[in-house]
Amino acid sequence: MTESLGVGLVGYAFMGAAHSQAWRTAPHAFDLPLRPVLAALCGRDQAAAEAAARRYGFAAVETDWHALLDRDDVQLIDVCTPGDSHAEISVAALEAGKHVLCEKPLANTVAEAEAMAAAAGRAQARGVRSMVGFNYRRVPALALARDLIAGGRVGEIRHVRASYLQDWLADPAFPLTWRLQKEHAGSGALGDLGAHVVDLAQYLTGQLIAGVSGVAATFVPERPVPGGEGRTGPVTVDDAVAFTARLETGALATFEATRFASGRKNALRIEVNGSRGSLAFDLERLNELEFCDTAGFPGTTGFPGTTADPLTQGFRRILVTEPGHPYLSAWWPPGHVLGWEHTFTHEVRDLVTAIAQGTDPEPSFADGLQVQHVLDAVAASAAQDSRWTPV
Ligand code: SOE
Repeated sequence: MTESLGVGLVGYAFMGAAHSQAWRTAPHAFDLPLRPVLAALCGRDQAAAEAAARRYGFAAVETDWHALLDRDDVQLIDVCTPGDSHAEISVAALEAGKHVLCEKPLANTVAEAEAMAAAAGRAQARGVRSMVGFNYRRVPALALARDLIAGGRVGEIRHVRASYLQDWLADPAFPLTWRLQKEHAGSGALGDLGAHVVDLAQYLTGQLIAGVSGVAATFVPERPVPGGEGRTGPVTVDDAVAFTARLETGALATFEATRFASGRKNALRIEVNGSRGSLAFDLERLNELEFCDTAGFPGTTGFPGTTADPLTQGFRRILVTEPGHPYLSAWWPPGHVLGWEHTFTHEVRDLVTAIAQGTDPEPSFADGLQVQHVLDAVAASAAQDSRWTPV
């Protein structure tokens, strides 16, 4: 019988729910080398944690995360808490010999992320693995885009254009939750949404961001305190950021992250333009990848030996549901589309496979630290009139 991997989940809100579903689904969709077992869920409010454990299918409940580290039936800690506890829980878990999956952004500060990456390095020497949850790497269309870029299909990268737009803060009556407080979230749209597109830009191109220039804004500086009977409190993070960047080989990139884009619910878009073609992705059309292959276009340096009709050349839509596409062999017949939650299932599949094989899963805590350096540089630049800031 397949050996089990006991999961201890900390935090049971939105991300806790998404991760729990992935832990439950992954062994049914994929032939995993280890069998995830939902061993224990941890939350400070006993009644709420018990209700979540029942709904998500966890066998036990703890109200103090330290107790998870003492449990013999837990081999992996899944950190789904706000950013201010990522470092403490992850470092302690790694030191206790537990594998760690930590939600993004890795931490609230570079110093915390450095401590986490160092702990991950020490743990790795003992066969203990860690991964940061940049789940969008596991959208099949984006994994395909990465393969196409790595295979030279767009040639030399010239531009990356990325945006992540939401609108849930457009209403000034929206309450002052933890995501709007620097001491809990580290930053606002920058860390919550910008982190995703920074990671994607670097993952897709295989290049790091070398420097940035940014602007940030907090449009609604005071919001109602939840349960505060009309009292308001200060918003201490950014509502929106925009920044330009240069990749290490000289390509130009632009980024935008906001929670004030009225009508945009969860609009993540990324486009890469290269010397031989372009790729474009839109999360609202998650199963599709647009590809403009300039092979044979008159006057281009596209792949030789092909000819393109100038009247019909252009972007074409690839429906990324073929069994040969990343992750798709486990799912439905072609055209039977996947959704957002599958990204977490794929994340679990890759993490469990790496643990079983004794390899290092990606993205690593070192990758998470590198993204944190970029976020830090954007914040520093925005605080200094957009001064160019090397990463
Ligand atoms: C909230 O803005 C949020 O849930 C992010 O925290 C997630 O990382 C993103 O995937 C969806 O939006």
